[in-house]
Amino acid sequence: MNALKTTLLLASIALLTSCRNKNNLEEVVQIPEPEAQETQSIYGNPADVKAEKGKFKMRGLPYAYNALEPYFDARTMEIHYSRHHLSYCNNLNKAIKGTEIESWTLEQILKSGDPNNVEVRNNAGGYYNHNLFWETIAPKAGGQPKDSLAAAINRDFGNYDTFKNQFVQAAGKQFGSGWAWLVVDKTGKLIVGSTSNQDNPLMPEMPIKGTPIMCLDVWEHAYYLKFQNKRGEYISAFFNVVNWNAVEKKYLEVKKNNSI
Ligand code: MN3
Repeated sequence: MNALKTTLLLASIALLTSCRNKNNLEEVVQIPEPEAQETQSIYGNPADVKAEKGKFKMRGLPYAYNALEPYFDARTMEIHYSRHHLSYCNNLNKAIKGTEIESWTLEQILKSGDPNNVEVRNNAGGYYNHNLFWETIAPKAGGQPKDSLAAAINRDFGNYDTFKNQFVQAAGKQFGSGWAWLVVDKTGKLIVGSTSNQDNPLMPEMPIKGTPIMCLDVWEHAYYLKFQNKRGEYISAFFNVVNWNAVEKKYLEVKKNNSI
């Protein structure tokens, strides 16, 4: 019995020692966060998305695909940027290659391109609209506009809530695919409206005309994975990621460029 007790005691000491050693080892070795790795491998890096050879490039995103969680989900952001937006960019490059408009700026193509050329119209619109969209949303954003943009909104809509209601209505009532817009018209006034498909307020004969400073993509590809048919909830979520500083910067640029 004494021999058995001694054996058990020795075995216990050995086990304790091995546990302690293991604990010590874990304290020393830095084990990488599995979640961080997983995010990287699943969603990738927007900077790795490159257009095929052509005039227009993918500009990257100033944040990670998952940076707008919980409002815009990472999976939708990744598909939206790396597949939908990339297609518009590649197809625009193909549509203008070797034509007289290849040397035009994007704005010139939108303003003066042939509206009956659907390849150019849809893909130039798709490329421009998404660039503006990514630029005017951000993590840790939302809230309300400030300074000169707030003053212009109050001047042209009466107050922020009236502006927001009009924008929400425009986004909600756009039938089928399209975009809601806040634009500066040729007199310098801010107006809200919507366009179909990838049309853009710089194009001729649009229901809303002017220079866009903020937009919301209401194609189902922008929200269906997270929100399904609930476009209203997606529109509400958008107001948590609007980058008002970027929108104001756009507003001041338009004012300066158009001397209005
Ligand atoms: Mn889209």
